Amino acid sequence: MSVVGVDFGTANTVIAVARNRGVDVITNEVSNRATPSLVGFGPKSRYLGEPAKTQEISNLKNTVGSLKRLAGRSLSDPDVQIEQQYVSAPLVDINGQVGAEVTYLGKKEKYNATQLVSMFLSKVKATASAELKLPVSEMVMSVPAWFTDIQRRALMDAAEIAGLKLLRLMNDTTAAALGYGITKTDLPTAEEKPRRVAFIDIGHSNYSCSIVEFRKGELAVKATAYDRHFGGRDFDKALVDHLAVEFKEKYKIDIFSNPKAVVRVAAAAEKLKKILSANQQAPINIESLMNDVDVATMMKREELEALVEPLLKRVHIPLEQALAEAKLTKDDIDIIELVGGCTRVPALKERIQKFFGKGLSFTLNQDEAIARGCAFSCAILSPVFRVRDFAIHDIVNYPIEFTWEKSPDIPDEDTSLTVFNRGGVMPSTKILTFYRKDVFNLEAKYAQPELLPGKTNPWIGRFSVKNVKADSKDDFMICKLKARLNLHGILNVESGYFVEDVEVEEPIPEEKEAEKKEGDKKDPDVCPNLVVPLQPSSEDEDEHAAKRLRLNDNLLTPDKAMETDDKPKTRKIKKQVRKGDLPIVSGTASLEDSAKAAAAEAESAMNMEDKLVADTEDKKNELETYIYEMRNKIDDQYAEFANEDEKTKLKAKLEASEDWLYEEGEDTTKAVYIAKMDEIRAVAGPIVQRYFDKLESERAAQKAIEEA
Ligand code: ATP
Ligand code: K
Ligand code: MG
Repeated sequence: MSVVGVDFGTANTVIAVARNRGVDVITNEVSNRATPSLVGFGPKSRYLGEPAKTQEISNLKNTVGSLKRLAGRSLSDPDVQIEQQYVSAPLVDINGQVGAEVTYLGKKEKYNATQLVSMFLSKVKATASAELKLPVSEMVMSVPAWFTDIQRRALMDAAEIAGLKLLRLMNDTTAAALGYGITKTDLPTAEEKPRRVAFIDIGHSNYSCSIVEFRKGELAVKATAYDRHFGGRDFDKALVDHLAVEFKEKYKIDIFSNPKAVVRVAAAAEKLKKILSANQQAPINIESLMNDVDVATMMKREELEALVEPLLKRVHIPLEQALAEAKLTKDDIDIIELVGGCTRVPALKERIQKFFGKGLSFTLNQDEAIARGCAFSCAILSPVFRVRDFAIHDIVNYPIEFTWEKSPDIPDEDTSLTVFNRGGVMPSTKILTFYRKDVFNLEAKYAQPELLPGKTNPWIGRFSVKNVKADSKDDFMICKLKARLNLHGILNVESGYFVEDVEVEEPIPEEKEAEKKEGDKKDPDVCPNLVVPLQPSSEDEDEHAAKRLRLNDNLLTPDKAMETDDKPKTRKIKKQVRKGDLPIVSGTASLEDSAKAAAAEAESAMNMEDKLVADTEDKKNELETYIYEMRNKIDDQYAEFANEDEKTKLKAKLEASEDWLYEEGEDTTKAVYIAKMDEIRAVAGPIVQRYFDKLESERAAQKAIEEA
């Protein structure tokens, strides 16, 4: 079992694993600690991660980025239109979901965003497996806090298609907060004032701020605010737009008429931006950008800052929102931790520092903090790992309401209820109570569509409650439904059951701890049927559990009481007793199992194909190397072990094989390369054997001397 955390970024993906009693970020096949979040398609195989980046410029039409921002979105969404500016392959509609059209294996193909993400995740899986030398099947992955139910479901599906189980989809800034808190030994106790930290993540495409309270062994997110369109790529774009104008004047070229030129300028702009984070000015040079024109110019940091001023003007907004929602002021914040590549920009640091009026902290590794937090979360959730207990209370960002058809038997019933409120704790379970005589349906949707990204459909799911009927006295069935906003931030109605009111005699509880804790808080749901408005209601499952617990405590009291031989005072109360299950049929934005299975099969076929192509390439390289090696050795260390005739024969064979490699052997199968290698070996074999025999006899002679 492996413990893996993945920061799936718009630009870069970072993988962390738990090992050697700690968490390490691992390197990929070219020894980079971050992998480009890109997939590309070629005539023979796919290019996933690094090779997609290497091929990008020559394969623009078949390279797809912005993967996570496409998942769960539709082509018509204005947000997706923005993404098209950053994705070089054409985006298309595939049954309501956005996807890309590419040429793969010589054919036009369309893949939806979920599939594209699953392709990339299968690469992540392979990278982690190769490093750990273990099959990897589980991980925790990060997402922006603003991701909605449908986006989260798309990522869960994508992971499953890639053969990965996500133990948790964790909000980016929450992951950073976990990585921060779990290593601290000096957090305040439960009675003390919590430590309040603002985590600010500015990446390639988005910016989030979470206000988090830490106490020993736990963190609670108090608020998260974000700007969904604010990140390094906006800086790059401002630079590209500026340079395009400059190059037009200076060199009379229009880079926007040439997609390759745009991508090359964008890459140079990103480099320039990074240099300007540490230097006051920097040059930019691109050879033969287009029409054989070389371009060169200089840029000052203050010029870049002027270009992105519209962006800089927005820096304070998420910070203000987060504080307001946490009901805190700047002065309440003890520490401001910055993560994400873009927080290296001096102008951003200045604005954030000025806003809070205090110094900033960079105690976390800016590029790796989120992946590390995810790996810690994975370790906590993994049954085979022991980690310091750390409770994570995240927060509901979008309120969720349930709606249902009015019961024909209850004319003045409400038909909607907001069950998960903004700012409430996530994950959480609510028990919904319905009084019904027949099967019924309910729907869940986001209660405030204006909070959602782009034009997201607020609909979350439809849930049909089966086996509901009136009892023998034509009374309502009391239906209880478990609605859960789970660890991933995904909503489900997980189960249903029905209860009956039974009258039981129970001892009158003495004023006990449990009562004191609840204080004066009267819970309207204790016996909803006594009030008989028959309104559907919801309650926290935790409270429910607490009540059950109390019930059990009470059941134990008579025993104790008997020992004292003192008959306890009792009272008759109505209790709800669970009588049976109610099956729920759910319809959500998740893929059907059959569709997932088909996609998984397709993914594994493509994976096999990629492997075969890679193996074939390896065999070809091996053959090529072998030919060169033999050619050198036959006139060198093997020279004395072959007669002239043998030498001539082998050299002829090598030459013929080399010619073959550049002609019909240029592009053939793995088996043919292996056969070719065997052919040469058949000729070279006896010579090589004599060489080794000689070495062996020398070694034996040497040993005999030593032993004598
Ligand atoms: P997101 O979180 O938005 O999905 P991401 O996680 O892929 O994206 P990061 O890896 O945190 O993003 O940051 C990448 C961005 O940071 C890029 O735009 C990159 O150019 C920028 N960046 C990295 N180093 C520097 C630097 N020294 N100066 C300025 N910007 C930088
Ligand atoms: K990242
Ligand atoms: Mg990021």
